[in-house]
Amino acid sequence: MALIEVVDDLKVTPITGVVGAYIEGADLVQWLEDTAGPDRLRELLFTYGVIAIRDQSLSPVQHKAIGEIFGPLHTHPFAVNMPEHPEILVLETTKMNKVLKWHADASFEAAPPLASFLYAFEVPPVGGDTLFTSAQAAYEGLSPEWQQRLEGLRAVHSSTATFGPKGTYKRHWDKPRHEHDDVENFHPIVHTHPYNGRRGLYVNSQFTVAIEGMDPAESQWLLEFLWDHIASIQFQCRVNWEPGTLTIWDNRAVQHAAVPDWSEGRRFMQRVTVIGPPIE
Ligand SMILES: O=C(O)CCC(=O)C(=O)O
Ligand SMILES: [Fe+2]
Repeated sequence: MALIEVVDDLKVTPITGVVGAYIEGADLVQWLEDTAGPDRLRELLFTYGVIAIRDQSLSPVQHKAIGEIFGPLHTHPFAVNMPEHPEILVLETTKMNKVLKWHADASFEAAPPLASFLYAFEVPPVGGDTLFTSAQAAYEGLSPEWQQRLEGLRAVHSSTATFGPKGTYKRHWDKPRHEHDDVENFHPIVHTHPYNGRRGLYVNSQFTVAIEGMDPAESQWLLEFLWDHIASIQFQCRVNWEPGTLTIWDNRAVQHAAVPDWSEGRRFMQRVTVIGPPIE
């Protein structure tokens, strides 16, 4: 991974040798107008997997327009959305709901999110970072024998444990969720990134529940092995937030988890999410 790069006013600082970069000196509202802006943004995201872009000032309409560079917007079926902009998910993290497992967003969908655009308005004075891990580096870190063994396997991803009537988030958010049925879909365990062609793992501990056609005990064992492997420290980076940071992550390349380590202050963010092609 490249070292710090400064081109014109744009400063790109990789976070680790594997994944993630901080971006300074980018005015995304201006990039929406520039003919080269969308390509620049795509290239940064698909190179680093996660980019934390500092000092943005975005209206909801501009936030959505940045997402639309990458594809059609996803409206989350269960989370709290802005009434005037249902494609914007409102994330007000409190002590009650701040525990999250490693995941790729809404992987239970038939065509799951390609990228997520989380924009911070308020962050706690200390703590409240987000962890990311490269599920592509994790795939590349498996032995050829294990890569071969996983080929052709599919796993089922389900919204139920998280957003169902007894789910983790059912307790904390007021919005009635019974208007939607639980969502379940199968995806290959190993897939190819639709834009950069890298192979990666696509199972996560939040939404993946079983491997298709496998004995339940073996399926659970293999999923736990893969979850632990994906969460290995050498594949991770950690993003520190400031008000005005827009962090964009590629759900087809990385997984993420919020760090529940803060108690002072408020953490208020809004997320736009973009649908991608099927996982293949
Ligand atoms: O709160 C965070 O840092 C991340 C929450 C999350 O998983 C998301 O917005 O997709
Ligand atoms: Fe998430």
